[in-house]
Amino acid sequence: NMHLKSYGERAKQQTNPAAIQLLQTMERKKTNLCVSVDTPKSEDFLAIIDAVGPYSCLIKTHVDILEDFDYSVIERLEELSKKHDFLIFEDRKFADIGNTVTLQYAGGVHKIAKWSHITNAHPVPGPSVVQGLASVGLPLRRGLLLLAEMSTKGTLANGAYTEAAVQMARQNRDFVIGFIAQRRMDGVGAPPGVDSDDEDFLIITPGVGLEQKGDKMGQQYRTPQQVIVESGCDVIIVGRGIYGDNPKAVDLITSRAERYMKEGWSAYLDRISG
Ligand code: S5P
Repeated sequence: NMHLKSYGERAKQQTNPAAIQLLQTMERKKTNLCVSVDTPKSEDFLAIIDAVGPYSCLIKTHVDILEDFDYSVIERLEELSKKHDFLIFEDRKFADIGNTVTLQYAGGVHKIAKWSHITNAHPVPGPSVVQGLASVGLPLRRGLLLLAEMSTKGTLANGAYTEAAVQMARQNRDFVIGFIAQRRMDGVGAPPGVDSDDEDFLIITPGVGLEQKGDKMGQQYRTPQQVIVESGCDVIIVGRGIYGDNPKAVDLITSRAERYMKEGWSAYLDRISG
C-alpha cells in the first residue's frame, strides 16, 4: 500500500519531474505542509512566504488575488523558492476548452506555466482540459492536479464525478500527478486490470485547520491527523489557520507554520509506522 511507504521511496517510483521533486523535498525537509497565501498586497504575500518557507514543501498561490501584481512579484517568489527550497503551486483551477486553457496557462499577465511547478484543473470539460494543459506543461516539466473532490459543503464533486476524474488521471499519468481531494484515490472507480497498489496518486488536501471547524462561506476544516492518518492524504494545505487575519503578524505566522509542520509530520510518521 502506497500510503504506507515513505515519501522518499515513493519519489523513486514516480516519473513526472514535479512529482519527484515534491516528494524529495518533503523527505529532505521533513514537511508535508503546503501554505496557501491568499492575501491582496504583494508586500504581505512575499513577507508571509519568506516567513513560512522554511517549514513548507509547497507554497500555494492565487496570483489573481494580488491587487498590485506585476511580474517582479513572480521573480521575488522564485527567489524565495530557491532560498527556502519549496515548490510553487498556482491554484488556478483551469476549467475551459483545451485551446483556451492553453492560452491561459502559457500567457496572459501571469504566465503561470513559466514559474509554477504544479497547477490544477477541474475535470468538468473532459480530457481536453488535460490535453491542452499538457501541451504547455509537459515540455516545461510541470505537473497537474485534478480536483476530484472539494472541501466545501454541498460540493458536486463526488460519486461518479470523482471516479471519472480518477479515470481521466489514469489516462494521462505522465502529466497528472494526483488530486486535490479529501482521501486517497488509488483504485477509485478502477476498471478491471488496474492494480490499485501500483497507482500512486499524490493527494493534496485543503480544508485543514486546528482551531476552526469551518468558515462562514461553506469551508470545512479537518485536522492534520484526520487528513494524513485517517484519510491517507499526502500534503496538508493550510491558509488562514496560519496567516490568520493579520498578515503583518510575522512572528505568529512563523510559529503557526512550525506547529502545522510538526502536526503534519508526526501524523505521517504515525501512518507509515502502520
Ligand atoms: O476544495 C478545495 C480546493 C481548494 S484548492 N477547497 C479549498 O479550500 N481550496 C483552496 O485552499 C482555496 O482556494 C484556498 O486557497 C485554500 C484554503 O484556504 P483556508 O484559508 O480555508 O485554509
